[in-house]
Amino acid sequence: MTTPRCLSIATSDSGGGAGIQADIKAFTAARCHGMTAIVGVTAQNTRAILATYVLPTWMISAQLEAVYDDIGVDAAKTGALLSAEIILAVADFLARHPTPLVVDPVLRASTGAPLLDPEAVDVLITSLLPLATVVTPNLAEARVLAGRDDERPALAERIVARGAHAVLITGGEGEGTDLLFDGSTYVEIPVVWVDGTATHGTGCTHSATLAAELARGTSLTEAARHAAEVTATAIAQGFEGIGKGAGPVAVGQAAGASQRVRTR
Ligand code: PXL
Repeated sequence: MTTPRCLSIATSDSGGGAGIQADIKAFTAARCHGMTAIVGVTAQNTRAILATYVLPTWMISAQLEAVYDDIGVDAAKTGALLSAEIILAVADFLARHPTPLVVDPVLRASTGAPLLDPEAVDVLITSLLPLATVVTPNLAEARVLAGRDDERPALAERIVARGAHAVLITGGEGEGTDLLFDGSTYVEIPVVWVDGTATHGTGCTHSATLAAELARGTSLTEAARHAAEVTATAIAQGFEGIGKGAGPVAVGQAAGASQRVRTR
């Protein structure tokens, strides 16, 4: 089989831990060719986002055109999309270029800084969710997408009712599983709980690995299992000594850093 081609539509993290940089590393670790349509740039380290620059939509569309025109895309993922205007431009393009799509509905950085205008959430729901093969909210994001606070199965049903083909609610407040719902069946995806502090880039690594597996034709359930395993290992091997905040996860590295994995 030829090398799967994966595209990240997301924002740059200068600290190299999350965003575009995490996605490229995860695509590479998954033995895919990684490509990017960068929607914005953050001046960021392990402690904070210090500045954000939003690219004009013509430049985002130009990157998408360039990649699809010559190379082709077996699967794409979206990360931090920053604004309603960007979501509309990306959704307009993807509607015309149907692609297996993982939507990671990034609302905030782990440090708390917003990565999407609050008023853009409705646009994300109405224009991007219907194009998603799967959307990967954490519990907090699932509550926002569902527009209510509820148990995970009810949140998942609401998000699918709002247009996503499937939803994978990750982790969250002591849950030992990710919950996958495709509109008819619930699957609990086992998650090994890792007691590590190098967690910067966790969600990006998860959604990019999921996209990489979909690109090579893996079923959604198997892709979700694999993404959970790869992400746990990336935290276990994470670079705890890098930066003064939460260190970056280390995806696809030789075993090295901390190895404090425990199962619950
Ligand atoms: O993990 C979500 C995320 C996505 N994209 C960028 C980020 C972060 C978290 O910090 O910085 C650019």
